[in-house]
Amino acid sequence: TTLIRREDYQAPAFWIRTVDLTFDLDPAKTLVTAKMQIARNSAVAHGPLRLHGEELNLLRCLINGESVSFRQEGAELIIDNAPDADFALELRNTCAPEKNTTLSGLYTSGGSFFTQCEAEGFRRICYFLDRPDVMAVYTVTLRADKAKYPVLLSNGNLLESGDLDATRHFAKWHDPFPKPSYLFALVAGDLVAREQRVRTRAGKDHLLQVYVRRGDLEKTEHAMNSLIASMVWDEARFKLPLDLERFMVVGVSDFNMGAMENKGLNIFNTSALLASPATATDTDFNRIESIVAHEYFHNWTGNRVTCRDWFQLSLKEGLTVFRDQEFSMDMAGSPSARAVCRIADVRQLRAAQFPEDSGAMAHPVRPDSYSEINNFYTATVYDKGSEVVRMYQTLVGRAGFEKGMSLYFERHDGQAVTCDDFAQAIADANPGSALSLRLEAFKRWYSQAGTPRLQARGVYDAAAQTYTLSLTQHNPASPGQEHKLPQVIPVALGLLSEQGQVLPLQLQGSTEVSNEQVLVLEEAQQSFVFVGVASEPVPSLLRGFSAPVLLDDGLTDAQLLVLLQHDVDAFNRWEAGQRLALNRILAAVRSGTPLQLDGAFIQAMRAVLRHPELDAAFKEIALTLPGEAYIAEQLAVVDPQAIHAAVEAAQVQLAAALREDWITAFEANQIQGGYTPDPVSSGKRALANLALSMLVLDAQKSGDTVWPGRAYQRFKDAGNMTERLGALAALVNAHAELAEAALARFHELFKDDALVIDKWFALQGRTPEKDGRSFARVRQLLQHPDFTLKNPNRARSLIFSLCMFNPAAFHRADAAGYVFWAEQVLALDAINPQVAGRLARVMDRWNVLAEPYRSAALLAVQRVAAKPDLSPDVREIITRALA
Ligand code: BAL
Ligand code: ZN
Repeated sequence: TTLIRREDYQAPAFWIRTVDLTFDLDPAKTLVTAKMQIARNSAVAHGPLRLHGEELNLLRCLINGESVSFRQEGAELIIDNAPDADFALELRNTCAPEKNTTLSGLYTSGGSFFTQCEAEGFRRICYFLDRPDVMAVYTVTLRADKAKYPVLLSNGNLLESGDLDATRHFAKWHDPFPKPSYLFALVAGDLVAREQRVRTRAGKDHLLQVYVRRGDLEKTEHAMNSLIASMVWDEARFKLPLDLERFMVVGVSDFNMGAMENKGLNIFNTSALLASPATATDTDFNRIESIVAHEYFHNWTGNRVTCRDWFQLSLKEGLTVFRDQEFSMDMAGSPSARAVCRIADVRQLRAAQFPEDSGAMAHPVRPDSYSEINNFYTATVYDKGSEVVRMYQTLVGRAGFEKGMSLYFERHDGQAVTCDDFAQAIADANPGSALSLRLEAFKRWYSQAGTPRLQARGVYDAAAQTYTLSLTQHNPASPGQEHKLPQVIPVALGLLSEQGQVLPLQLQGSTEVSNEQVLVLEEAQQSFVFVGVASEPVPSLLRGFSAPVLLDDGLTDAQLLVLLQHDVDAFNRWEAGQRLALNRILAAVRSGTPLQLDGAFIQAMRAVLRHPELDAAFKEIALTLPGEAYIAEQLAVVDPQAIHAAVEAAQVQLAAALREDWITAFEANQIQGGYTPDPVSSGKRALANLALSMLVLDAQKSGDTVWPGRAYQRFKDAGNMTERLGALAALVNAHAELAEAALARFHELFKDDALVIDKWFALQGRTPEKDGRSFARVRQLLQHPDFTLKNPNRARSLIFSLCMFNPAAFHRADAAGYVFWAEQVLALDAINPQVAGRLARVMDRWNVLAEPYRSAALLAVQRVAAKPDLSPDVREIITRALA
C-alpha cells in the first residue's frame, strides 16, 4: 500500500466541468454511460489524463465522438493523447451492485439501489477524477424496472420522468451546483415518502421528503421535525438558507456510517433516521436530531464550500460537528440542559478521542499522511476538530465567530479549500482579537497530534490579596512527532471562595473586573496574577471544557467539594464530582487494593441525588461514574480488569449506600401521560433508569427479590423503549435471574424490527463480565439465526460491543477475546474493509496494556498482520499498531 502525503498535493491536470450520467440499473450488471466536458488545467504541466476506476468493466472510450487509445494501469485509466482544447469524453462501463458487499459505490440493500461515494466510492461507479477539488455540474438519468424500482432519485431537481416501455421507466435529475464526486448519490427502489412543504424566512418554498421502506413511514416524524428545526436554526444563527427547491433524505439498512450529506439527497443509516416511542430510546431520538442536523448543515459547510483534498477533512467535519453540537444545545433550551449536552459531548471525546490521541493511530486534526482515507474518519478529525472550532468561538466571541463564518462564505462559496482558509477568514473578520494576534501558533491544533497536559497551580498571598495562577503545558510525543511546540490554550475560569461565593476577577495591570475570564496560555509556562482577592480562592478552571486538554489542577477533595456544591459553571460542577470518583478509582487501581468508598464521597453523591434544585438529567450524569476508557487514559500501564473491578466496586457500594435515595429518585421521576423526548422528560427517565439499575444491582448482592421483580414488571408494562430497555438492562447487567426470561420476551416482541434486535444484541455484547459468561454468550450469539456480519449495524451491535465497549469481557487472561477479535477482523475484511478497519482499531493501545494482556494482544495483532491479502484499510491500521 502506498502512503499519500499532504505535502505532495498537486492541482488536477484536468477539470471536469459537466457530467451527464445514464444508469441502466440492474442488480447483477448495471450499465453506466458517462459523458463529460473536460478542460486542461493550464496551471499544471502538460500530461496524460488519468482517471480513477475500481472494479469496473470498461466497454467504450470516445473523445469528441472518436475512439481513442487508452491504457489501464492498476486502478487508473490513462489516456495519453488527450486534446489540448476542451473536449468531450464518453465512457461506458458496467458494475455489479448486488455483489458489492463493501457498501462503497453502488450497491443493493433490501432489493433497492443505493450509493455511498465519500470518500472514494464514485470510482467504483464510473471512471472519473475522483478527488474533491474537481467540481462538476451533474445531470443524471436513471432507467429501471418500474414495478421493482418505482422511485428513482438523484441530486438536485427532477427535470423529467416517464415510461420507457411497458416495464421500464426513467427519471432525469439536474443539480445546478457544481460538486465533487463524493457528493453524488442515487437511490432506486420501492420506497415511500413523508412530505412537508416549508417556506423559509427568505420567503422561498421548499419540498422536504423523507423516503423509507413501506411500513417505516410512521417512524419518520421525528426526522422530519428535526430537519425543519435544522433549517430554521441555520437561517437564524448563521443566515444560511436552504438553496434547493427539494431536499430529500433516504433511509437504508445497510450503511457503513451514520449518514451521508450528498447534495440534496442525504442517505441515512436507518439507525440514525427511524424512531417511534415504542422502538427508539431517548438517546436514539437525540442522536437522530443531531445527525439529521449534521447532514443538513453540511449543505453549506462541506457542500457549498468543500475540501481541497482529504487531508482537509476536518474543515467540513470538525466545523459541522461544532454546528450540530451548538444546534443540539440551542434545542435543549435551559442552561442546565445545555450543560448536559456539553457534558455528553465531552464524555464522548474523552472515551474515544483521547485514547486515539495517545495510541498507535494518533494523528493531527489535519493528518500529514494516510494510505486509506476511510481510516481517517476519526474522533480526532470529527470531535477534536469540533473542539478546535469551539476554541475559535471562545477566542473571538460568538458574534465574532459569526462574522468569521460570513467572511468564509463570502470568500469561498463554490470553492474547494483548506483549513488555513477557514482559520484566515475567522482571524481576518476579527482583527486585533486573541485569535488573530496568534493565528500561526493557534494553528498548531491542526498540525500537532496528542492531548496536551495542562497543569495549574495557584498561590494565595493573604497580605497582598493576590492569587498567582501558574499554568504549564506539556504535549507528550506522538508517532512521528517527537518534539512539540506550545499550543494556544484558552482557559475559561472563575474563582470561588471556600464558602462557595463568586470572587470577582481582576488581572494585575487591568481595570476590568468580571466573574469569569478567558486566559490565553500560549507559552510552555505562564503566570497570571489576580489582585483584590479577598480570601483564599478555589479555582474553577477550564469551564465548559474550554480546551481539549487533560487538566491537573491539584485540587484537594475539600476544594472539589466546594466546586461540586457551588460552582456556577454546571460543567465544572459535574467535573468536580467525576474527579472525586476518578481519584478514588485511580488510587485503588494504582495500589492494587480493593476500592472502599469513604463517607465524604458517598455523602457528596447523596447530596447531589437529593438536591432540590438540580435537574434529573444532571443528577443522572453526575452519579454516573467515569468511563473505563477515560480512566485508562490516566494510567501509563493499563490493567483493564483492575479498572473494571474498581468501577464495579464503586457502583456496588453506591448502590448499597444510597439505597433509600435511589428508591426516592426512582419514585420521584415517574412520568405520567404520553411520551415526548424533551430534555426534562428524558432526564427523568434517565435518572429513573439509573436508580432502577442500582436497586437491581444491590438486590443481587443482598438477595432481595423485590426490585428485580419490579424491574421485570416495568420491562413488561413499559409504554416506551427508553423505559423498557432501561428495565431490561437493569436485569441483564446485574445478571439477575429474570434476565433470561426478559431477553427472550424482548426478542419475541421485536423480532421483526432490525433496529430493536440490534439493541438486543448490543445489550448482551456489553453485559459486564461475570465468570466468563458474557464472553461465552457473545460467541454463542454468533450462531444466532438473526446474526450476520454482512449488515454493519448487526456486526457492530454484537462484535464491536464486546471488543470496544466491554473491556472486562474482552481482555481475558486466556487471550480468547483477542483470538475472537482476530477472527472477526479477518472475516469482516473479506466482506467490508471499512467496517473491518474500524474493528481493527480496537488494538490501537495494545502497547500500554499490563501483562499478560500485552503479549497476548501483540500475538493477535501479528496474526492478523500475517494474512497476505488484507485490505489496505486493515493493513494500515495493523501496520501502525506494530510500528
Ligand atoms: N461525510 C460523512 C458523513 C458525515 O460526517 O456526515
Ligand atoms: Zn459530517
